[in-house]
Amino acid sequence: MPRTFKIGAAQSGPIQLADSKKSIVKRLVEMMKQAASEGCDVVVFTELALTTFFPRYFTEDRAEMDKYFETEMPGPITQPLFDTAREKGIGFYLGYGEITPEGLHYNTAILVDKSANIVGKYRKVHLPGHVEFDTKRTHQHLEKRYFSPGDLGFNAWRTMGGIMGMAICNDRRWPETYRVMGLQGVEVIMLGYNTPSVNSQYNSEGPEIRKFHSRLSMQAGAYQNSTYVVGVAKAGNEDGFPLFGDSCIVDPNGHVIAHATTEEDELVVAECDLDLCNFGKETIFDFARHRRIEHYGLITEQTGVIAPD
Ligand code: CDT
Repeated sequence: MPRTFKIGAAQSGPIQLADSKKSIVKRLVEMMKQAASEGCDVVVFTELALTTFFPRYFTEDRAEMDKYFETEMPGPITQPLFDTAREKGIGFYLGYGEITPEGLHYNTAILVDKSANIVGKYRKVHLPGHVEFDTKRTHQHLEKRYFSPGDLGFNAWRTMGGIMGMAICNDRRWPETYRVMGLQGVEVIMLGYNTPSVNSQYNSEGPEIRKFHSRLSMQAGAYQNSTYVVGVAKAGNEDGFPLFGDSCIVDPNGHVIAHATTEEDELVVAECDLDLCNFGKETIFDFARHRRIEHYGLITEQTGVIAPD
């Protein structure tokens, strides 16, 4: 008997600065309803799903950015997502900007089960970009200005019939992200992203190679940890700043089994058998038998490169 788990990857089309959060939640609810009508167990939304990708804008007074963050979850504006999830019996992953009661800012994702309970929270660990305005870049990427690095680590949760993990955007490029969850037996890693179509520091690096790197990272992470990976984009032209789409669902063999074809709101669905994760976990990637941790110390002892003399 396969352990069937149907996943909906709900790519968002562009969100403009002028768009209200209420109108965005309406779009997300529509996709959640569609996913439920197609029999999905879970629907995965993107990183910072409630706003435009605001870290591209510089402001001296960072408090001006607080309007892009949530102080409570659910709050009055996001409540319809929770109501719909409960009514339709579908779980969801949602990325958003979080302000804590202590006033800390995080790039956060939550995992919500089919009864609309928040069962997991993740705060983005690998924050890309820079702190100050950078005149050399064609566009800014100020995540290091507006967010603190996540303090919750990479966890996995047993819920909805499987072992679920979360990551956010740039995390998908780091093998450590997948391995820490792999060591907890993860079977589905959900991650949302906002990736500019052009490299701000190297303009000839356009969407094709950037999509290739995105897939390469997720396919490798899936295969090397024998897990499904669901990568969900915010896509399209946000006030003149293009983001690539290419949302996809990758199986534990590293194959892309479903992918988006537009840069609009688009639901991509795949019926997954979580038992497909078992073979890799019990053979070539049976960590308990094959890992040699006595040789991996540098990974946690050292951050940057120290080349030999
Ligand atoms: N949102 C996010 O993490 N985007 C990055 C782009 C980094 S460019 C400075 C990504 O890895 O896709």
